[in-house]
Amino acid sequence: MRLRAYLSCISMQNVPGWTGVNERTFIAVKPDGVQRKLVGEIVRRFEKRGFKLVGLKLMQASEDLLREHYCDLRSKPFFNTLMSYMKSGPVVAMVWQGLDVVKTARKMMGETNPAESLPGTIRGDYCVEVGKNVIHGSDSVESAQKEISLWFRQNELQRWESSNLRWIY
Ligand code: D4T
Repeated sequence: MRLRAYLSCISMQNVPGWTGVNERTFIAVKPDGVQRKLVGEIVRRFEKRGFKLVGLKLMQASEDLLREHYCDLRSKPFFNTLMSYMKSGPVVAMVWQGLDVVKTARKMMGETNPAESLPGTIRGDYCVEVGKNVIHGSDSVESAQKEISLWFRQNELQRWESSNLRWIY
């Protein structure tokens, strides 16, 4: 897994056009979001905002994948709880594309702690506890590239032209 992620990360850095309207982010509806039937609502918000869906799958995340994804948090006291929670059911992994999508997605999600999330944000509307905060989104363009290469194979990402592009940009 590590080698595959590393190799696709290197190859992706050479892909032109991962900026501007082609910026991409990794979004995951966590197991609580799937159980609580929030997938449709979350997809709707990203679509309505004007972003383009380029990858989506329902999957059970493996221990290896989650350890890699959360490697920066491995020394945190909540790490084991976080791992159990993320393994507790399927997640919906997605890649969304558009201008400033990384920053905008984080705004749409709200703060890590739902109590600090404003109403109108996903966490501000749909959850109350940091340990069950419904959604993940990459926190930088660099993290997005790493996470997308970790969760998706190149051939799972679709290149397609949105017919309403000129009404959004
Ligand atoms: P993710 O990565 O899930 O989008 O969350 P954030 O980017 O918003 O926040 P994070 O990486 O700091 O936390 C990852 C994940 O751990 C859970 N968590 C976090 C927790 O259970 N207890 C805590 O005290 C913190 C800070 C929630 C999100």
